[in-house]
Amino acid sequence: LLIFTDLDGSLLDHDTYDHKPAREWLERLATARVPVIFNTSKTAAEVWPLYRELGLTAPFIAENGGCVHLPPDWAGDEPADDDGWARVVLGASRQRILTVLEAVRETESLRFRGFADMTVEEIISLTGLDAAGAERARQREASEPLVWKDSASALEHFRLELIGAGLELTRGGRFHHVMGETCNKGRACGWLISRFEQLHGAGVASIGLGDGPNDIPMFDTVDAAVIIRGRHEQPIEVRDESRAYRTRAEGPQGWAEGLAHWLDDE
Ligand code: 2M8
Ligand code: MG
Repeated sequence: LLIFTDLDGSLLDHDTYDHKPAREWLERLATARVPVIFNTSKTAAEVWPLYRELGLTAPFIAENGGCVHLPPDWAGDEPADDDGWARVVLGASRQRILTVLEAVRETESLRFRGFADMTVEEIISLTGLDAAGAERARQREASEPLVWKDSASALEHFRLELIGAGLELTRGGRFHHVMGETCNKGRACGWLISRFEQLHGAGVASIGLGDGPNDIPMFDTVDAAVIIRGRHEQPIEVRDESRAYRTRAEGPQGWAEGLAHWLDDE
């Protein structure tokens, strides 16, 4: 079994970033040696502190599916760092994204501000992160969040320009995110499921937990989905409702409720 989970509003409380209500389940999964795989729009730099705090050993997916980080036992033939971890960029590199953004800004004179244009203070005031957190959110490898400062029609024009360059625009809680095309949380989690099956020569079941529209591709990829009650306006519609459980509770309470639904007494 593999567990894929979103962080904000799912494993972590939307406001307090607390995960206490999920702790008992995290311990049960650790004892049963079930990998808990983060699938988040946060950067790897933002993921590491929590990953270490929870004592995880699984891979994780950062930047909305843009980048997969593999521990030594998952790395396969991928070129690894000194510590044995490998990093696979599934979308476009941030370098390429920034080059395209600069070119589009100049030739089309569109108004937007990306994280690369912002000071740490600006990111703090937009996100409520502290200085260290904002600095970590800025260390991006495969996506660029931005604030749109131009008209709605200019945004549609921008979207088409990006498609022409092999990039895509998605929507997060606060920002627009520029990413490589067809790269999302579902594709990244499918990639890891295949990697696991290759390494172990057997099929594996998967559960995906999340609360937002950007989690839909993940819900549609896993065997069983937990749609955590959230605060997004957009309805969360999945391909197969019979493989989805919608929680009553929000955040980490909902997280525990969803796992109990699929895993208790089975
Ligand atoms: C950004 O992501 C969220 C995802 O929904 C957003 O668009 O609001 C990212 O920059 C992420 O790295 C950061 O932690 C988060 C902070 O609010 O904002
Ligand atoms: Mg979320």
